This record gives sequence, C-alpha cells and structure tokens, in this order.
Amino acid sequence: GKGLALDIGGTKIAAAIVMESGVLANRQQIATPRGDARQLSAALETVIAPYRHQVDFIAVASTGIISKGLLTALNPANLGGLADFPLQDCIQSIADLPCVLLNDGQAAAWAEYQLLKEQCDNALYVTVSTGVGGGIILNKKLLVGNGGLAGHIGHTLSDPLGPLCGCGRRGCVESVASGTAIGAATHGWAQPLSAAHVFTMAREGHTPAENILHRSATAIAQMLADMRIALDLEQAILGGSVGLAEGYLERVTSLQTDLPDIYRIPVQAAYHQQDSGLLGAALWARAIL
Ligand code: ADP
Ligand code: BMX
Repeated sequence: GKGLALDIGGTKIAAAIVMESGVLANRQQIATPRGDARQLSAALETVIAPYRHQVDFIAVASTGIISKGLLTALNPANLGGLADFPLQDCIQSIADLPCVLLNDGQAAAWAEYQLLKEQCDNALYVTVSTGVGGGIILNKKLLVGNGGLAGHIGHTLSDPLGPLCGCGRRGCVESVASGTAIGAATHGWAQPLSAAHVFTMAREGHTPAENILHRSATAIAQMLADMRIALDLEQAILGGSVGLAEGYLERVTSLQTDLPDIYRIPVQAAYHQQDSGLLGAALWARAIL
C-alpha cells in the first residue's frame, strides 16, 4: 500500500506520500517549531492530518537519537531546547497507523546506498544542515546501534579549542561545520548573516565569509578522512542544505587533495537531494512491516 513519509529536521518538517513504486507524491514542507513539545505535536498534527486517510503506514526520519519510539536530542539547541519527545506516541495519537522511526542521517544513508550497492559494501552519508548528521553502511547493512546512536558523526571532534557544542562537548564537527555554526560565526558582525547569505558573500569574494566556509568544509573533509581510516569506507555521500549548496562539495574535495591518498574517500552529492530521508524511512518501514 501507500505510506506517509516524514522527515523531521531542525529547520523543516517534510512530508510526502510514498507510492508502492517508490515515487513520492503530494510533498509538503513546514518550518520546525523552535519551542516545547506542545508546539512540535501541533506541527506534526498539521502535517499529518491531510494524509491520514490516504495511507496504510507512517515512516519517519527524524533528527535526534531515535530509540524505542522516543526522540532524544543529542544537541537540544537544534530543536529550540527540546531534549525529549515521545515521537511514536505523538504520531499514533494523530493517526492510528503502523509507524516506523529512524534517525534522519541513517534513513538518508539507506536510501542513497540503494544506488551504490552494486559498487560498494561500505559507505557513509553525511548531512550538513541544522546540525551535522550521518549514517553508516557497513558490509551492506545500515548501522543503527543498540541505542540508535550509530552514525552521529557530527559529534566527533574537530577542534578541542573550538566552540562549545550544544551536546555539551567542546569542538564537535557540528559546532564548526553546520549551517547553525556558519550563521553563528557571523554573530559578532555588524550585520549577522544566515548560512545561505554567507555562501552568497563568499561567492562575491568576501574574505571573512570565505574563511567560515573554508573552516566548515575542512571539518567535514577531516572527519571523512577519519571515518575512512577507521572503517575502510569506499564512498561518501553529501546531503543537507549546506552540503548541497553550490560549491560546498567542491570545497570538500579540494581540501582532500591536501591529504595522503589513503585518506581520500570519493564523495558525491546525494542523488535524491532533499528527499533521501523521506525515501530511506519508507524503504526501512516497508522492510520491517
Ligand atoms: P534540516 O536541518 O531541517 O534537515 P536543511 O537541510 O535545510 O534542514 O538545513 C538547514 C540549514 O541549512 C540551516 O542552517 C540553513 O541556514 C541552511 N541553509 C538553508 N538553505 C541554504 C542554502 N541555500 N545555502 C546554504 N545554507 C542553507
Ligand atoms: C544532530 C542530531 C542528530 C541529527 C543531526 C542532523 C539532535 C536533535 N540531532 O547532530 O541526531 O541526525 O543533528 O540533523 O540532536 P538535522 O536537523 O540537521 O537534519
């Protein structure tokens, strides 16, 4: 039958019907509320209600540690301070349908790997978005982990003297490279900018904007090198609005040329662009249900 796929990120919530063929229909998107659990419940109600009588199951890709039906933020700041949320119960109280949950980076990794499975056994998906998330495929299998933590590569170390990350650790890749970090790096400026605006300024040759993107891409390139050497990964896939922004992938690949050959993992842009999470969640749910 048809499913409803949801992708809950720190910035936006996307929804679409996933046909049996895997094609998405009726895609909608709203902003993620930055507030308490009641606001997130209300936003989910708004998104799910129009679809509830058209589908047989719900598949969810969500930011946060997803385990036992609960969303636990590793970095609560990405959800406006919200640390815990009963995601499965909330969704099933809106639409009483079978519901399968997965972390957003893990879900996107699973969708992107379907196109690579003939070529490689071990791959990493990275989203550079509100935070920095990921999903690891090892020996053709998606790593979820017993607690749902697997693939949280945004919280590996980039700079021990870097910014304090919302997770409580200092200098995580996310605190240096994410869209939030790119915006935060301009907070001392006369005119603070969004990440998209920093990209525009860098394209116009503005050196401070250029430096912020260079720092972000360096953190990602170094993290990819660490992951390759730790797990013998064969392919990396880049997604998220920052990861997919014009010029970002090229920055990362150009920084890889400074590294010894063995550390250079091939990187490509997410084939499904902004839909990897929706498609991966749906695939995962169909396999389980
Ligand atoms: P989510 O985190 O909800 O999955 P996105 O992948 O859209 O959402 O990532 C949101 C982050 O990307 C925000 O920090 C935002 O400022 C930044 N962003 C959005 N659009 C662009 C763009 N065109 N270029 C660069 N950064 C962008
Ligand atoms: C954070 C963490 C991850 C998530 C990643 C990307 C929270 C709320 N989220 O590291 O679980 O996969 O961000 O999420 O702690 P996005 O919101 O940027 O898509």
